[in-house]
Formats: sequence, structure tokens, C-alpha cells
Amino acid sequence: MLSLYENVKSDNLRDRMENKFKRTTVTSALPYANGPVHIGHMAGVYIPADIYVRYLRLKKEEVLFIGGSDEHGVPITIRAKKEGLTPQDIVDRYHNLIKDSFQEFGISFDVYGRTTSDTHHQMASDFFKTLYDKGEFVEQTSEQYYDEKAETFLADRYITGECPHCHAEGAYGDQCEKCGTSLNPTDLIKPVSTITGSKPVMRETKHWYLPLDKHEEWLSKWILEDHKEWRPNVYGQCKSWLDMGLHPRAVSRDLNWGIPVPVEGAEGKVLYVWFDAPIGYISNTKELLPNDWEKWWKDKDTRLIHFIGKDNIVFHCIVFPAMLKAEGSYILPDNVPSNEFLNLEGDKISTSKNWAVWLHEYLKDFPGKQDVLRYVLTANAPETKDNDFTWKDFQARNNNELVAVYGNFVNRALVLTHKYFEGKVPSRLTLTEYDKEIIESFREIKARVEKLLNNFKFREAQKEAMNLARIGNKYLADTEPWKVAKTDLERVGTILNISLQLVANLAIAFEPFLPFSSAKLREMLNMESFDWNDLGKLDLLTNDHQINKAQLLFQKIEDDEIQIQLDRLARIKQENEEQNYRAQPIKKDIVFDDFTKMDLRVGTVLACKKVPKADKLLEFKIDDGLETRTIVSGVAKFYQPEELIGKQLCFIANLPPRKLRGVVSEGMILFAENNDGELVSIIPAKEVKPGSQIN
Ligand code: B3M
Ligand code: ZN
Repeated sequence: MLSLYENVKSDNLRDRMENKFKRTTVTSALPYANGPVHIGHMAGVYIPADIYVRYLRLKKEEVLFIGGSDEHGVPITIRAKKEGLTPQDIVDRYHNLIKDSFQEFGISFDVYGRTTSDTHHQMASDFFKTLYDKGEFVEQTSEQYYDEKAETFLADRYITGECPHCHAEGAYGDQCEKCGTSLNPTDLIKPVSTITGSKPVMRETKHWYLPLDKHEEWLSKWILEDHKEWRPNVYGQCKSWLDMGLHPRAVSRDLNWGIPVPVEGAEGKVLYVWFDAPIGYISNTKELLPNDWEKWWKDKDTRLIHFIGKDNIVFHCIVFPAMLKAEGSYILPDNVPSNEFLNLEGDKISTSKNWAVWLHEYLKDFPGKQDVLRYVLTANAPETKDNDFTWKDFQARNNNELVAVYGNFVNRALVLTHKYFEGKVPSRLTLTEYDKEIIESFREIKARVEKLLNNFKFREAQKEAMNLARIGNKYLADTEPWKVAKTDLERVGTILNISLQLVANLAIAFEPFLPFSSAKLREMLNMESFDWNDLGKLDLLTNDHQINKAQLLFQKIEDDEIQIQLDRLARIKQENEEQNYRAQPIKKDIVFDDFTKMDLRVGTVLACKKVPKADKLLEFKIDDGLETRTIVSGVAKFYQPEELIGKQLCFIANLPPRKLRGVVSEGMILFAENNDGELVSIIPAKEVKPGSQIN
């Protein structure tokens, strides 16, 4: 398939690190502090960013990992209103919850700041002022919805109305959640302000716009020509934005939560959240390094990498770079590795529908199993396409890979060393051809994993690390030292030496991915520290080095633990369906006479069968008290023919006969229709005579 980005060398192996840069600034998207974080956030952004940073640190590179909460924006004000709290209450609650979750999962930020900090307010405000003074904005007046009762302009999310496409009620000013169409507030039929319930009016308002059209030329060259190595999804999205042509974007909003626009005549206006949030990366750096932050953002020898989700691409690849360029003293990102989305059991993760695995809840159910989730989320990372998290897969990967391969190998190597050599690393003496083959196969691990990590291919990189464990497991199974021990202890020593070197290699290779397990393993191996450059080497543990007792690295996860999770999701799904349920509106009034004209009756089903070549239809023979009549009904999807035989059903007796697939149907059986289209039979509460009338 020829794609938009056919000219992109998708497997760009240019090692951008080679001597070109002195240090790396790594940022990960600042999550909105209006809810806890879930596995989608982790798989999309934080785990890959953390793997990358840990890898660079292990290589002893100079790196800074910046995170923080995004505490402005309309969703936070809406949440506050709903709960009867202030926006500050909301962000205080979630900032701390999110920060704790990240810490518990080993996301190793150097700083985790917040955009409500003074440092940030000052910096974002100054940034705006600089651009304003340089004439980098255009001022524009437009008409927007205004709530006269509340005396405020209305953000898109504060206006609801009827969707012009599917006519659902309650569509928002930016999107109809029923049919998914994006909207403008003016598209809504019968718009209502959610603040006061009144009808909004149009009013003029002035805003500042960043004229992206003026930046189009250099952005095009910079991305499309100079950064062909960006991931195809990122490059492709940028290309389609650029192809459509860029337009000025408003960087201010009428809202009372955020950073005030620092110019005269801007009362009641704040910086648009997407203007201030990326500046948060910089202000959080300053919060950590008040005197030394600039080299991480302004030095040409610094490489800047943004880890984000796919819905943030345009802001990080087009808008923020345009802001940085307009300011003039900053470097631009070198890469923006962005992931697609992770689904949960086949459905889109949704905070409002509680369709998610929340980190703080996971840890309650699976204490100490941070690495298991990290492993599964990387193994399934949505790097090139949306992917699915399922609990069965989670269990299988834990039991069949972490426990059966990695954990099993490590445990056998350590236990045998204690059994035969009192926990002292035995010497490696005569090598067989097979030993040499094994040694050879892990010598290249460093180069292979590096190549993948340098190109942000975390799934593949983790697979390589796991392969190393597979090699080890197979080596022990093939050489069977527990049998050899009966005759040749020297040979056992050689096998265990190789195995232990392999275990030490595994501990290093897995450190970026599974830091908790690597720390445990380091402790078991009694190693002081890890160095990435030791990877692939055979002398990580010297002869006679004393190792500690073996502990299990991973534990089997049982079916009942998984069932608890599946039951929880099933409950949530049902609750959502119930909440979504809305009865159809009542039809127009009829006259009583219309009702009495209908001959509604109860009949007994004598026979029922499928109508040939019609997968929806069942043919019923019904005793209507006078004779046997045939009725064809479209319920084959919901009932097996034999299920309804002998049952009493309600039907309309005086409809004109109709031919359906060659069968003449004399009437219509009544069914209740569920919201999702399921048809359910209506059976009298106690048996009545066939032909009884319903009135
Ligand atoms: N808070 C959107 C998000 O969480 C936004 C990211 C800001 S990164 C500067 O998806
Ligand atoms: Zn709609």
C-alpha cells in the first residue's frame, strides 16, 4: 500500500545520539488533573517515556525527565461545578493522586510539577507578553455565545443542544457524543447554557491568535523534509495538517480559570490551556533547576523529545514549535514519539464511563505487581495502531512469559548455585560448542536493544530482552545440570556460570522495562550497580562472588483474580447501558375508537420453525381459539423455534394477511423491544383460554 508517507524511511536507523548532542530533555504529556490515570495513559505515554529515560540514564547520558499536571482548561471547571467544589479543590485532589500513581509505578520523573504553580504562571504570562510585544499575535473580534444571566461567555462544552446530524439531545458545542460528529456551538439546534439553562445570545468578543499560516513554510520544511524519521503516524498527521493549510489559532479564552491574559483590556480572559500547558514543561524544569534550566531548553547541544498520545500531535508538532520559534530563543523538538490508543476489552477507554483500569485500583488488587502491568502494556503497546488490553492476555503474559520463562530461569540458576556451590559463583572451565553458541547469541543483545530503543521501538526492544530469558531457559533445559551433578560437578559449574552471567545480563537489559524486578534481581545477585555498557559481557559476576538467596521474581495469577476484574467490567458495562436507557418519546394521541378497532388476542403456540432462506424469520402455528393460524415473525435472532412452543403469546388478529418469503402471515405477534433492539415475548401472567381478548 502506498501511503502518504511512502517516502519516509520508517525504519530509520540513524543513530541520532551519536556525538551530536550533549544531553536530552524528555517530556511526557501533562495529564489533566481532572481524574486519575489509567492504563491508556501509561501505555501511550508514560511507560515508553520512562523506558527511554531509564535507558539513557543506564548509559550514563545526561538526561532530564519532565512531567507534571495540566491544571487549567474547561473540563476541570466543569468537574468542579458538578461536585460543588472550586477548580483548585479538584486539581489539588487529582494532582496528588496522579503524582502518587506515577511514583508507585516507577515513572522516574526528575520533576513532577503543576501548572498552577507561581513559577508556571509567571513564565507562561511572560511568554505571552514576549510574543505580544514582538507583534507575533493578531487580534480578532468574533461572535460567540454568551449567557446573559451568568454574565459570561460560554466555552463550547458549556453549551448543549440537539445534534444537527443524529438529533440526539444533549450534544455539546464541540461534539455530539452520541454520533461522534465534531461540532461548532452554532451548529446546535436549540442551544442551552449549561450554567443557567437559559438560551445563550451571540456577543462580540476579542481574542489573540497565533497566525500559524505565517509559520507554515518553515514548519513544512522542518517536518516534511528534515524529520522524515518521525513515526509514520506522527509524520502523516502533520503532513495532512500542512496539506490542508494552517490557520490562525486563538490562544486566549473567555473563562475565569487559568492564567490571565497579561495585556490591558483583557479582563475576564485567560490563556488558552493549550497555550500554557506546553510551557509547563519549561516552567517545571525551572522549578527544579531555578538557575540552570536554560541549558535544557535553549542550548543547541540539547536534544528535546516529547512523548505524547496521538490526540496531542498537532499541538506538539505544529503549535508549540511555532510558539517556540516565535519567541526565538528556544530549541525545537528533535522527535515526538506518539502512540495510538489502547482499548480495554474491545471498547474505547472512557473516563466518563468508568471504562478503564485505574492505576490506584490496580495496585489494590495486584499489590507489588507494577512490573507485570508495565510488561503487558509494553508488550501490547499501541505503537503503530490502536491495540487492546484484555485481562486474559494480561494473565497469559504473566503466567506464560514472566513466570514460566524469565522467573523460572532466574530461579533455577540461583537455586542450583546455592544447592551445589553454596551460593558462590562457580568457575567457567571447558566450553562446549553449545556453550559457545549460547554465549554468542547474547553478545549482540546490546546492539540489538539499543537500535530499537534509539528508534523508540519499545515493544520490539522488550521482546529482545525476553528472548534472552528464553535462551537461558532453554540452555538449562538442554544441559540439565541437575542430572549432570551426579557425575560431573565441574561441568555443572560451567553451566551455572554461564547461566548466572545471563541472569545478570537480564537484570540490566530489563531495568528500563521492569525496574522493580531488576532491583530485586540486583539484590539477589548481590551486585552494586548496573551499567548498560556491560550488556552482552560474560564477566559481570566474578568467580566466587557470593549471591543472596533466591526469591520468586513473579507469581502466577489465578483465574479467580482475573474473574474479579472481568466481573467488575461487566457490572460497569451494565450500569452504563442502564444509564443510557431512555424510553422512546410517546407517540401522538389517537382517538379511543382507533384502539377498539384493534383485535388483540392471546393464542397458544402449537408449532414453530425457521423460515427457509430467511435468517430472521420464524413461522408460528397459533391456536387462536377458533382455528390454527400462521404468523411469521422476525425474532429468529432471539428465540430458538422450540423455545416458544406451548407458550401463550399476544397478537393482533385483524391485520390483512401478508406474504413473507412465500409464507402467508395472518397477523402479528407482539414483542417488547429493548433499547438495543432485542425482542422479548409478552406472555400472560397466568394461562388464559386461547383467543382471549386483550382490552
Ligand atoms: N493535558 C491533554 C491530554 O492529557 C493535555 C496534554 C498537555 S501536554 C502539554 O491529553
Ligand atoms: Zn449526533
